[in-house]
Order: sequence, then C-alpha cells, then structure tokens
Amino acid sequence: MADLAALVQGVQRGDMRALARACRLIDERDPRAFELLKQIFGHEGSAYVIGVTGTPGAGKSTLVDGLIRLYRDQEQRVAVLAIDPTSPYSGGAILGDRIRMQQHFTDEGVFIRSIATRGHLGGLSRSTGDVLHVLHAAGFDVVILETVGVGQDELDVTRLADTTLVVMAPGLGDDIQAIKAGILEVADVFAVNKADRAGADATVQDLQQMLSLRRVPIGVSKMQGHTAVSALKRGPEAAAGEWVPPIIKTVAHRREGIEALVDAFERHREHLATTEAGRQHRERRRAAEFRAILVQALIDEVDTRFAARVSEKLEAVLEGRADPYTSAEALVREAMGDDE
Ligand SMILES: Nc1nc2c(ncn2[C@@H]2O[C@H](COP(=O)(O)OP(=O)(O)O)[C@@H](O)[C@H]2O)c(=O)[nH]1
Ligand SMILES: [Mg+2]
Repeated sequence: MADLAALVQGVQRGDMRALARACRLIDERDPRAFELLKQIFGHEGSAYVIGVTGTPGAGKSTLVDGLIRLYRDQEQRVAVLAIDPTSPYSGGAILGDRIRMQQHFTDEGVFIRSIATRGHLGGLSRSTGDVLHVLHAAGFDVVILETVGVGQDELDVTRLADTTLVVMAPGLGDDIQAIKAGILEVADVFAVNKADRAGADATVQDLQQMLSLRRVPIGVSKMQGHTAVSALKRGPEAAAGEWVPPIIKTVAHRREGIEALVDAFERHREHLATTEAGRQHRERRRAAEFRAILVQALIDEVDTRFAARVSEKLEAVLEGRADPYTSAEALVREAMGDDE
C-alpha cells in the first residue's frame, strides 16, 4: 500500500514513469489500478480531450504531430493516446507513428502511449476511460485520442472526447465509408487533409452536402431544405445555437491549417461549456461510464464467486439440456440471493 501511495503521488506530479506504470496496471486490470482510480477521483484537473478518427492514411498522425507542436508552443502539457485495437500495444501499426513521434519523447510536457487491449467488457472505451482519469489527475491540459481506423470501437472511443475531429482526404473513398460508420454523427470538426492534392475541394463540397442533408428533418419541403443549406453556410452557430461541424482544409505535413483547427476546437469547447447540449454530452458520458463500471463489477463478482455454478450452467446450455435465457436468469437470481 505504501507502493500505491507512491504511485498516486507520482501520477499527481505528472511523473512519466508513474504514468506509464498506472497505464500498465489498467491494461492488465490489476486490482491496484482500481485502488489508484478510486484515490485520484475527485482530485482531477480537467484536460480538454480531443478524439481524432478517420480512414488510415488520411493524415491523422501527421496532424496530431502538428497539434502537439502548436500546443507545446503555447506551453500546454499534452498527452496522446494512440488507440489500436488490432495489435499488441508495443507493436503493429503504431510503431511507425511512434518513431515519428520520438522527437517528443524527450519532452517532459508530452506523454505518448498506445492502448490496444481487447476483450474487456465495454471494450476499448472502458480502459481508455480509466487512462483518461489518470491523465486528468496528472494535470495535462490537452489529451488527444488518436484511433488507427474507424470501426465501431473507435467511434465508441471518440465518444469519450469533448471534441471529435474526423480527418478525411481526397481520393480515399471517405464519403461512402463516412456514412456507413456513422461518422457524421460523431464529428464535431472535420479536417479535409491533403488539401495540396486535387479533389480536396470536391471532398469539402461532398461533406457540406451530407451535413446539410442531415440537418433537414424528414418531410420538410425542398424549399426549407434550401434554407437549411444557407443556414449552414452562415457558420457554426447558425440554427438556434446548434453546433454545425466546421470543415477545415489542412496540409498536415507542411503544418498548414493547424491554427484554424485549434481555433475550431476552441469554439467547440466554448460551445460545450455554455450550452445545454454540452451539459447533456457530459452527463451522457458520465452515465455511460458508470454503467460500464457497474456491469464490469457485476461480471467480476459473478465470475469469482459463482465460477463453478457458471460452468455448470454453461455445460447444460452446451449440451442442450437448458436454454441460455432461463440459465442466465437463474444465475442472476442466485447471485442476488433471491433464488426462490
Ligand atoms: N500530400 C500530402 N501528404 C500528407 C499530408 N498529410 C499527411 N500526408 C502523408 O500521408 C501519409 C499518411 O499519413 P499518416 O499521418 O500516417 O496517416 P494516418 O494513417 O491517418 O495516421 C504519410 O506518408 C504522410 O506523410 C498532406 O497534407 N498532404
Ligand atoms: Mg496514424
């Protein structure tokens, strides 16, 4: 426990080794991780959390690199969590990015870590959420969550963010994928990166088109549809305080458009801080987190205390002697202590 106290203090000081250790304990679901999370709760700062998602190759990592530099120039402390559900956290797709980001490793104001744990209930968003608490406690000003792709896990992760940036690039077939992946729903800001390439303006127009369609309620006439489009063009606060995702053109490797991006983030942050929608966003996030923690706690409890009963029931289900519904219901009753 003296060990734990030292870890808590290290985390609160923002000590890089303590942070790495805390992340490892969370990855491993070590019981000490929960003690740590309990102890730091209520002593947290509030980092501004930016989720970055989009098709592989769109330029997310290059943009994140530009963002780190800009925030560091402003003397803000930055943490980056690279979310990669497909590979173990020390390797895979992240490795290239790591090498690129190595220049930041000697900077005490930058913490970079990848998260790749699979198989946790509540998935990646759960362990990412835990790590976020640690980073808040360590007093970072900005946390960037960069996903490798745009699957459901990644979209869940971006829901942990205050602001979600969706990065697109011309010629990647982004538009169709975007609709499929529900990206329009999660995006607060769009970057159309690789604006040095042909087709960037077309990508911007496609996006504008899709956003305006989304904003027209079903059954509204074409004329009103027109109104919605022009309202969109008037800027982010156009329709009665509703946030309309701005579209920013960037050329990440030349660091063009990064200031405009950060400016859009600031406006969205302000929007969240001052509107009912922002309050609801925070409340939904906390409610979802509590449910995920509760469900995990219940499962852990059942698994440790009723391991034998769980396997008995499972066997009966596998052998076709019992149906899974009745079996699960019976187990829950037993666990709750009301098996009459
Ligand atoms: N032409 C051009 N290439 C870029 C731009 N931004 C990034 N790239 C290149 O695109 C490739 C993929 O970038 P990366 O940041 O790794 O994309 P990620 O997979 O979304 O993280 C790299 O070779 C970058 O150098 C840009 O604005 N213009
Ligand atoms: Mg990347």
